[in-house]
Amino acid sequence: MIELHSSPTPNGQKVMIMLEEIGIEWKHIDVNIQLGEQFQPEYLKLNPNNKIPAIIDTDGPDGKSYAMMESGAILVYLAEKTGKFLPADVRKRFDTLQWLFFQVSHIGPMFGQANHFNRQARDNQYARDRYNNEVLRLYHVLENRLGEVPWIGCDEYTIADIATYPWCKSHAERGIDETAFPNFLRWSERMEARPAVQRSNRMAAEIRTRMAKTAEGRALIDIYDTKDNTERLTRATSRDKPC
Ligand SMILES: N[C@@H](CCC(=O)N[C@@H](CS)C(=O)NCC(=O)O)C(=O)O
Repeated sequence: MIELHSSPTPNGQKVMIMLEEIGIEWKHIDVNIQLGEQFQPEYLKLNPNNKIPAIIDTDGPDGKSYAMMESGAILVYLAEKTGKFLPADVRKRFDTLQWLFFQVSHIGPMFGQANHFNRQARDNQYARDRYNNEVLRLYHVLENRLGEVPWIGCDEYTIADIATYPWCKSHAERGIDETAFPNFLRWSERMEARPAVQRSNRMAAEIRTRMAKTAEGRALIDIYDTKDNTERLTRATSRDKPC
């Protein structure tokens, strides 16, 4: 059984899609990052970097429980565990890993920064231009790639597609001109036709509602306040001052 300790953000959703695709027994343990639950000492044992997602495989290597952080590494782990969505053929495998790393190191961080400045710092035009232009550039990279191969990693559906979809599905809200990205849009439609993707989108909405209910009346934290986060982390990890 896989325990997914997470929130339904794009990084959390990519693991949900993978779990639904491989058909393994799994459950979602809500970690509400707006309530600061990523700073709880128990969670920091799973991910010392205080970010979601993390997993526990109760039947890990050697039959012992195994905990992991970092969504890209989690996808590779689950692919290797089940022999699914990471081809054995060396070229296809490394093409897939290249595009997985591209998602983790470019799409995630740049889209994340664009979201941050668009929502939290609308008056910072320099930062908004920088990250929105970078997002547009990355959609072009995907568009070109999907003109060469049917799926992002290679000619098969892989963890590179699973990792990329939750970040890029908001293309309409981002004002991406649909006529300029026909290959990307065809890919996006094929992703959305997959039952596992549909199930995970439905689950994400349900988890969001459940988490909002649990958080009702409680103080939310500002996850973008780095100074405050440092203090919160110090409190959470301090032996004498339980948080
Ligand atoms: N590289 C990490 C990024 C994880 C990440 O940034 N998670 C965000 C949500 S999408 C988070 O937990 N933020 C909480 C915080 O910053 O306190 C991964 O891919 O797992």
